[in-house]
Amino acid sequence: MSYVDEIIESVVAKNPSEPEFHQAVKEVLESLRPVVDANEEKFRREALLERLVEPERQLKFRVPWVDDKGQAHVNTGYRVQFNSAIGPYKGGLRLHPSVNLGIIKFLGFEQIFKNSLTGLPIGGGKGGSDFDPKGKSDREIMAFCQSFMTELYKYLGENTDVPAGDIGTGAREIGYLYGQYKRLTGRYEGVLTGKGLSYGGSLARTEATGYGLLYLTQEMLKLNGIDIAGKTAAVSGSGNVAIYAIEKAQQLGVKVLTCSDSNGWVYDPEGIDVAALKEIKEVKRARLTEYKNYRPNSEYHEGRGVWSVKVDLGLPCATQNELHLEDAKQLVENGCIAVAEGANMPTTLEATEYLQQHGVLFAPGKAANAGGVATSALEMSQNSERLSWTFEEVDAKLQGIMVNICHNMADAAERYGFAKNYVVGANIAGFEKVVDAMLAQGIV
Ligand code: NDP
Ligand code: 2IT
Repeated sequence: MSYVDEIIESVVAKNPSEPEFHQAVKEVLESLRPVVDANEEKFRREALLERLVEPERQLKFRVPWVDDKGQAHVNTGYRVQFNSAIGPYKGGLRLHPSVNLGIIKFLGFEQIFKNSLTGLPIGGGKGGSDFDPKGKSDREIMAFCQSFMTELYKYLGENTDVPAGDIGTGAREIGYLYGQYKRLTGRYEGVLTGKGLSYGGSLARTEATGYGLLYLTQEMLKLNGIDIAGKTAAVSGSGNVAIYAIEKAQQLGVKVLTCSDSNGWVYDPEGIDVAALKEIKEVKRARLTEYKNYRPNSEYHEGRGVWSVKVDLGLPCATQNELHLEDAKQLVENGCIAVAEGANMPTTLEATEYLQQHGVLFAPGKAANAGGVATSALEMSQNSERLSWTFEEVDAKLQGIMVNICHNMADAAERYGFAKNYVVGANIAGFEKVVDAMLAQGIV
């Protein structure tokens, strides 16, 4: 059996109840075959793949908190410190009832290669909790965040592990987490990113993931001789990534026809109104059913459906496994030319294959959504030098990073004889730096 197959088999056997982690490992290792085959003897002797798929450390802890009525609750907290070969652990905290160890591990594993692709010195990690922020008061959110940090702070540090936002964790949560970290340690340091601008946050971090997604999509199309201006797009989700993806898409002349949340989706034939979306989601924290009040010509539908709309570009920005084989078929039938992942692993393996086989340009999340973590690393740099850069400075750096990632993934794919297969290209380009560092640092 090949080394890659052996490792995939052992990951499934060792972690039987973690399907999302299996999926992420399969996607990455399958595309590393050419590199692994060329170095099999050396990698085997150093147990390189065994070390790559085993987190350096995984923490699981109790998070007790009290609601506004005096009722106590207990959630489970996680932090997976996956790989520190090229820098301190870096990755977001997800707060969603679906969170379990396997989901945090898949996200942490992806993060290793994503962070490497940015070209910046950050290792891979991820964390979160099965806490559901929906419908909670600010005081309840604060109680949860303080309790979560009261355990997690022991394992963090500006040079050790630097968490950030993800689903359910935005500026409000980062503020409460930061306050508690500072209170417990007495240290004012860049231990979290996505901070508010008044206490060490970076301009353009809020926008970075969505903007970066569009910068990469624009460059990928350009490499294939296509101009992004004048195209139509379907976006899923209506959170941080989706909102700023829509905003940048419109600035580049793309008409975005859809967005969604976990209850339903919106079709707006005139193009999504970003100001309305921001007010509904960022200010009121309300549901998308409200959108019709702002835009009477739009439609609201219960359930799933954004991928049924005829568009040139598909931009999944909600969550994992939200774009299925049937959706891929529909997109192809409607003449879609490119799919770029704003979310982490939103496209199933079968759907990805189908899109690639039918000539749809496909940018995987670890490349396409790397602008968020890249700008987090820029926030860390600013914290270290105790300076703040202008929006234009950060945005220009972000743009440069996304263009670089696009070229690196395209070049790596071509180098190994898989031209235009950006899944293979991104995985290999991300892997090369991490492996080099792991080999140099010995068996640790
Ligand atoms: P938000 O919490 O701001 O928004 C998430 C959006 O996705 C909401 O519209 C939410 O709907 C929807 N959603 C979440 N879970 C589900 C689900 N199980 N089924 C259907 N819809 C769902 O998160 P972000 O925008 O920050 O994150 C979105 C994706 O992007 C995630 O995959 C995240 O890992 C990834 N990402 C985020 C980065 C960042 O900087 N924030 C960076 C890189 C990737 P509802 O409100 O109804 O729950
Ligand atoms: O998935 C991701 O890259 C993020 N949620 C952002 C991580 C970060 O550290 O900014």
